[in-house]
Amino acid sequence: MNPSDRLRDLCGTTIAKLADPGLRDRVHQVRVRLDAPLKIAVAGAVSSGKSTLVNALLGLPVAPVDAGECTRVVTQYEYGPDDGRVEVECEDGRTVVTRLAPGHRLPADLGVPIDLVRRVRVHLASEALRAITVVDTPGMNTTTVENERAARRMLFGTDQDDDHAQALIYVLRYVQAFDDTTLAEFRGLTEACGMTCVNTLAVLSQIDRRGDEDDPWPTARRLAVKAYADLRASVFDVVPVIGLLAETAGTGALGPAELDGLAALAALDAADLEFLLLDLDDLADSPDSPLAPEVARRLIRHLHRYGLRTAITHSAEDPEALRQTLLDKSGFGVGARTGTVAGGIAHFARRADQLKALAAITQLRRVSRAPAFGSDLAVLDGLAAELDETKPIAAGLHGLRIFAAVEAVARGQLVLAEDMQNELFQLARSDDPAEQLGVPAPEVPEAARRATERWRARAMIERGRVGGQRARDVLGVLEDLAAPPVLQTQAPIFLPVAPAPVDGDAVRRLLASPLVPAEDRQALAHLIAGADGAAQVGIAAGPPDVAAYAAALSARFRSLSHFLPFTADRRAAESVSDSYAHLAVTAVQKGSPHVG
Ligand SMILES: Nc1nc2c(ncn2[C@@H]2O[C@H](COP(=O)(O)OP(=O)(O)OP(=O)(O)O)[C@@H](O)[C@H]2O)c(=O)[nH]1
Ligand SMILES: [Mg+2]
Repeated sequence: MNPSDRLRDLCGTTIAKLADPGLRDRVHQVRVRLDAPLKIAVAGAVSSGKSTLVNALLGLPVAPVDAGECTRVVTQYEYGPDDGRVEVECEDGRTVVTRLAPGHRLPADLGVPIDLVRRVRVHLASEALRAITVVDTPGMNTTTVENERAARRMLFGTDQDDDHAQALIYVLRYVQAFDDTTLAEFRGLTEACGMTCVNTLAVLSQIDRRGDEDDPWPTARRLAVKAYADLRASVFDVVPVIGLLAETAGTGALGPAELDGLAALAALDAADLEFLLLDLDDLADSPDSPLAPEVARRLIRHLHRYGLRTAITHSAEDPEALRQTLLDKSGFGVGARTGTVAGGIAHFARRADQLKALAAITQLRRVSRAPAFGSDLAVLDGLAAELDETKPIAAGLHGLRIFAAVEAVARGQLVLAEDMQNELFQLARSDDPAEQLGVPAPEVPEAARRATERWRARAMIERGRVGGQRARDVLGVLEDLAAPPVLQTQAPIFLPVAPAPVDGDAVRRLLASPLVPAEDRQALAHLIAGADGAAQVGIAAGPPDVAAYAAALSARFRSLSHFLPFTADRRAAESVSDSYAHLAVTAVQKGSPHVG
């Protein structure tokens, strides 16, 4: 059973035993959130580009951009079949229902004075929101962050811990380097809101704004690397982006008039064009401009200078090609490409169950410390005991082991020499074993084996302390990587189990998909190469173990099939799940005394 299922059970049994309705409701809410999409908050300084990025993510121009000083309310975009329904939650507990304005825009007037609004919830029937809920937050005046409650209210519209986002995208204005105050404030904020390096992505926004280079990307990439070095204990990655171009491409913001305007600019003499672009105001106001002022303003608003140049030089007459070019140049990324915003979202999506389980554990621990009376005291003690680090629920969050170690380094609980620190951060940054270890794929087992020696020594030295536990967690991950990909079938001490039929195309399809986690890809490699049932599940054991492993893997690919976005991938995962199910049945029959 995985940690999420165990947590659901634990919530169920705890609710059944609790007498206090208030406590029962809190536990119930924890269970509800385990089944809801992963909630990601987008936060950062005033005008850093948060709402622009949210629109790019949603593919809709729904979040108000440039709405004066800041967008002052917390706005949550969540999946709902009643597309465009807006629920305005007020401070006094009332909820006022309204709808999005035409073109999927949040209305300027919510029907409630803004000071009385606690949070706005927007329902969208968008596929992107089936897996995640996105929260756009007001620009942060960092000095208010000192107060934990203020920070939480700012981020989530409520200071109740139970309503937390489970992941954070932090938008940072593009700067050369971070001073100590910025860093300290950033860490203070993430800690106050229960965020760690597992669930925080930093985004360097508006990288086109420097304006002193024709192509801002080389510098931006360099600065992202530098920023990651500053922030790596608090974030899993720092990615640069031109949110404006991602928004423009994603929301289809350029209409026929703007496309005509671009063509008119492209027809200009190169020197004249360069002169017009020097000061963007000229584009709208100068008598030399070939554009109507309102078209010029829309082009500036949606593309700005670098985007305009790009659109003029790269666009043929084809609007779809232009959209694609803008998306490419935005650096937003597609699929799971690491180092991009899209890659960061994919990182969250792959770990959604684990991140939600982690948040649920934190919330339940808090519930277990709540004031209680009578029999509830013992129930809460029992709850706390189940959540102990050594019990299966917390211990089962394997995918997060590396991140727990990074956390320990950040807190000074695990002290590492520079080279081992780098090794750890590299392990955290990717989930492709070759990238994690920085060697070509065939050398992974050997590199991992060498690393285990260092980590085993560290675990021994720190034995009995938190740091030792975390070093052992890393060791466990490295040992998994060091295990040879396919176990040689050894002396026939086990009853062999016949191999299950496997659809090779399905396996290859999933192996090629970046959305399939590394450990599942390893399982697939066993499945396709294994000469018998045991090798197909990657173990050397008899029928009962093969049956158990095969059943677990069948369930795992079944659940993966629900999450994959492409139909063909989903079918492939189902086919793989069927192969494992077949194997489980064969192995059970083999193990039964009545057969063969
Ligand atoms: N050139 C450029 N401008 C951008 C980019 N992203 C956002 N902007 C502009 O920056 C301004 C602020 O963007 P918003 O998305 O409203 O920023 P925000 O962080 O939501 O602002 P508040 O909610 O007011 O704190 C707008 O004029 C955007 O068009 C970008 O990548 N490049
Ligand atoms: Mg905003």
